[in-house]
Amino acid sequence: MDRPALPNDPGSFWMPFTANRAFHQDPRLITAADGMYYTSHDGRQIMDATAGLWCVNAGHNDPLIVEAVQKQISTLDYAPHFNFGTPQAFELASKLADLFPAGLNHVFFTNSGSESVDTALKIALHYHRMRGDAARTRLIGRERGYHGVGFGGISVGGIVKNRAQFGTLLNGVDHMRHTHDPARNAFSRGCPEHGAELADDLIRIAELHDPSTIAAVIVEPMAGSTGVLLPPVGYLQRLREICDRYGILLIFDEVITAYGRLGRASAAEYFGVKPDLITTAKGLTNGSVPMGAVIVDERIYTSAMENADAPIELFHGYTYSAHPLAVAAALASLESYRRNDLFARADALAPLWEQAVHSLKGLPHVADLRNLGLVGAVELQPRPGAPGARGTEAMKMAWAEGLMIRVTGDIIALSPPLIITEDEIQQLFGKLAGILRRLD
Ligand code: PXG
Ligand code: PLP
Repeated sequence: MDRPALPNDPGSFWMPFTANRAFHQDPRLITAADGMYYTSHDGRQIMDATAGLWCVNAGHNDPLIVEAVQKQISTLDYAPHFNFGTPQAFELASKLADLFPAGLNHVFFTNSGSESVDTALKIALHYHRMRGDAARTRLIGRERGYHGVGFGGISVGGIVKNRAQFGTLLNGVDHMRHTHDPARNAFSRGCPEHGAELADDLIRIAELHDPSTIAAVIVEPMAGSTGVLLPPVGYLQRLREICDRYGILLIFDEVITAYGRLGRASAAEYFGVKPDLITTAKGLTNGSVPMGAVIVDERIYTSAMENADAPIELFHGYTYSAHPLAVAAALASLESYRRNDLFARADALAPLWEQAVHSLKGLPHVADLRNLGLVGAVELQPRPGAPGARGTEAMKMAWAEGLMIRVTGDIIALSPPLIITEDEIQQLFGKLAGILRRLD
């Protein structure tokens, strides 16, 4: 494998969530992609076991999406959506309203998951205030939650390193306990049995602050970025009940789980729990053009329309909300998911995927294995005194052997495009097993 040449000043590009200095010494460059595979700078085919960053659900360079974006850029490159509109944006919003659970019928467009989260938090605050329930200003997140990197998102988020350097963040935020309990739940297949009672932590927090001061709770129905933490059976239902009891809005952050990852359009549908708002991004455009969308319950939208104190109901929006290229990419992505029946495909593959994930049991360093839909996690025992080192090394070995995996500390997360074949699943886990056997 040739080492790729970087410019003399590689630091010009300050890379996101990356060990920049280490990357300059050992760069991994990607030059093309198609279907399940990337092409590396030295012409190798690299299987994409992560769908990029959980976003390329239909596989790379889906012709439907490529053509739609090409056509759009040569027809209408940009149009504002402040005071003006494009027909396709309305069409996309109504398609999304159909895709998400009944009642979640209104869509606010953003450009990323982080913006979707900040948008949802603001809509929640706005909703209570416009109803005259202005004391409801507190926002509740959860330990180990990832909600992107805006100030709202890191405030309700619970990943300490993402928060520690950035001052006092938003006021009036508290966090529930996370649900990760390997002592009781290690090697569970699908959602773990123990831990529904952890939802009651919301009761403790609500009673501590006075429930009438709490605007919203935000959780990932399945936490991806923090290392694939699955909700205990019954946990999300219980959270919903407690929110209803106290008049708290429930936000599901589905930036990873929406658009087929769990074999359904949304985790809300998968778990049969209806939140009041859903944040999405990533798979909305198959990763091809940045876009996010917040799906909002009927009563929140209606309330804003009826109770607004100014002609503009919500003082919020982005230059690129409903950008024409993103809208074209999203319409084509939804069409591709539908035509290829990809959500059902993910659902049908999930049992085989589960078998494959749990086939790694007993291999060196494997402390836990988790799976749900087409998501898998391999939690490795950290090297004594060097947390994360083993994970990073596994990622580098995988790259050298033609496999892209994602690591969070010592947890390997797997989330392939939903077009993966049974044969490719076997190849993926065969390769990974070999790596684990040789990993120090
Ligand atoms: N919420 C959730 C639940 C996410 O997973 C975001 C918000 C933020 O989205 P943007 O588009 O602003 O990045 C995310 C993003 C990983 C990984 O390695 C996960 C994400 C992003 C990058 C890496 O698991 N999730
Ligand atoms: N900063 C300045 C100076 C701006 O004028 C704008 C938008 O007009 C923004 C930030 C926000 O940018 P965006 O709408 O792309 O989020």
